[in-house]
Amino acid sequence: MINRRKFIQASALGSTALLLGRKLFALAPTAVSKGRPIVVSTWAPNVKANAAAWEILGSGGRAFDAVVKGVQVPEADPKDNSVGFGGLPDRDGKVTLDACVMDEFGNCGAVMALEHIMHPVLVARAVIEKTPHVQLVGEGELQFALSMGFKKQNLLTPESERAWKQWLKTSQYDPNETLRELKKYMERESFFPEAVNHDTIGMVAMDTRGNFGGACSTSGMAYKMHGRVGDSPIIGAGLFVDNAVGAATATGVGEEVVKICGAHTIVEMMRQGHSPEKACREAVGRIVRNKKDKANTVQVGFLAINNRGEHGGFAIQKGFNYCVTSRRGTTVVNARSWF
Ligand code: SD4
Repeated sequence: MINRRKFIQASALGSTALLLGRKLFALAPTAVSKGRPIVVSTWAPNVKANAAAWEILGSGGRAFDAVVKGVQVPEADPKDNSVGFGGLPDRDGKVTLDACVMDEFGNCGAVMALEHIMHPVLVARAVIEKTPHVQLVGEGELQFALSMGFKKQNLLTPESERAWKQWLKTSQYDPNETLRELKKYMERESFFPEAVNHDTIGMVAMDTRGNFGGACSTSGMAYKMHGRVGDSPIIGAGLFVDNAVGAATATGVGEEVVKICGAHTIVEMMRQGHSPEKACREAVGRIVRNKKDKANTVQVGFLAINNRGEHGGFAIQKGFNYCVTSRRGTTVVNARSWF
């Protein structure tokens, strides 16, 4: 059995210490001075994504370019079964991907339930750069991706197919229960043990000029209905950037995030003077109020940075963590939670 805390410590300490030679783990949000670059991403295993983003950010590059590069790391990783290639399929066995991006000018692009393309984040970026629109779906988005030169690929790995076939035996869909069962199955089968605690990547950054960028990418809730779209490609729900204020992103049960326009809510609260952590907590509070006595049956984690370079996260339940990279190195922060 993999102990969650041990896993996080081992993987985060191992990979980041190697990458950046710095000590890890902070318990409380900290500030990085204004104008100094910072990138944060959901979930400890994304230290690798942060490292890729930092290659751009640390050498004075644009926050938007950095997050687009960072998010491609889990998208291409077959061992990450919540994002891109190797993502767990919907209940019909199809891998459908959601992603969006937003830049310092307020430009945004999104693709929803995209099939066969390994890097939905790049297609979302192309929506900004090559179309007059902000969102594409269905047959049209795939045609657009192919016309942009993206290759059609089979994204269902043998491991994800095996897990799906196992799930088909019961075919019970309940976001939290499904996840718990899946984790048990993966541990039992030694199914990419390092990926067990990996989830949607939401990444937001501020560059040396104080400009922000954000990207979010996911294969969505495992075994969802075919055609289901979560919060991750919805601008204002899974991701929002306002260059005057900061940026926020989300992970967890997307239906709950959409209902409160999660990321936009957080950015507006930061505009009113709340710290990133307090703003994330307020957003979590809205979901908790919506869910009443069922609040502790779902998990949502929010993550934000502001224009002072401060970062903070908050979740409904324990267990949400995020990676922070700045000139100080990389830290994995265990976010506080409502319960
Ligand atoms: C969704 N928010 O599709 C995504 C799933 C997720 O960690 O974040 N899982 O609802």
